[in-house]
Amino acid sequence: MERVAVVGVPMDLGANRRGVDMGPSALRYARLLEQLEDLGYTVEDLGDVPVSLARASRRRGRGLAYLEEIRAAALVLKERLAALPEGVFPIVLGGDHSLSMGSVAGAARGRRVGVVWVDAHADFNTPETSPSGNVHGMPLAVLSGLGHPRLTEVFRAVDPKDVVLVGVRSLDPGEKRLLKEAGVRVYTMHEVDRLGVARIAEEVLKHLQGLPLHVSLDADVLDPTLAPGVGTPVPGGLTYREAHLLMEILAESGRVQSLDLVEVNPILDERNRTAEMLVGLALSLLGKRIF
Ligand code: EXY
Ligand code: MN
Ligand code: MN
Ligand code: MN
Repeated sequence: MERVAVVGVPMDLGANRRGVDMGPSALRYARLLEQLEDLGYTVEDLGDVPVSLARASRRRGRGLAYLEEIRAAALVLKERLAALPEGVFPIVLGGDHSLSMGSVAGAARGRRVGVVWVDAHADFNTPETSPSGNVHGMPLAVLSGLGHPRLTEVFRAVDPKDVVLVGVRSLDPGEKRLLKEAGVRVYTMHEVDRLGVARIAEEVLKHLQGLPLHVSLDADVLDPTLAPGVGTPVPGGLTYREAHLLMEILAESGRVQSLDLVEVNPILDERNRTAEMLVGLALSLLGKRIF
């Protein structure tokens, strides 16, 4: 693929902390587009999808926080990606991870795809299992057909057996059970330590053999010492070298067709280094090599 389309989703409605809505600016400021052009891509910035502003007094309790507002933004994203010409590689800039309901569903265009969800969390809660009511803890379940009907009716897009998680180290009890029942393949940090990222990447490619791949990269998969600009940091994450190696091996497959860069929170960051880390990883996934 030679053409890349960048779309921003300045949304923090699904997150526990404010500020990830500034992620798209931070990622653009870290020179994502310019560096993709240096790699030889023709890059188009499609701008941002419209997102409702968070209310000062956010109603919690029973329902999910901002369910309808998140649904509306993710639906616009889905339609924008689905309308892209064949052969254009979309990179979606977040924004909290709930946007990936729209990016995966849009990139899939109703076809079978494999999803590589690279995250400290599984984002596999439903309203029943969620401890927080935050929708960014739910998008992978919704994509797999589990969760609030207002979301699954428009975003169900994958078979959970075509989903792989890498880098996980924080799961809620109900979420753990759902992952097992659904048959999602999970590589926690335990497997990263034991097997190494190279072996895991090969296994992922084999498990999702023959499928076009969507990579959803949550900044909090990285160790928080490398990527402090995230709302839900968990110690013990991927190193710089592990994360790059994972991207490089996935890139070599030639099967990755779409990417999300999510959960960058510039308010919590130090001199934009979390955005810069994710931009570097995106470049590796799109073929940048040292030699
Ligand atoms: N599992 C927790 C919840 O559902 O509230 C935390 C989820 C964080 C989700 C993010 C950013 O990947
Ligand atoms: Mn700029
Ligand atoms: Mn996530
Ligand atoms: Mn996460």
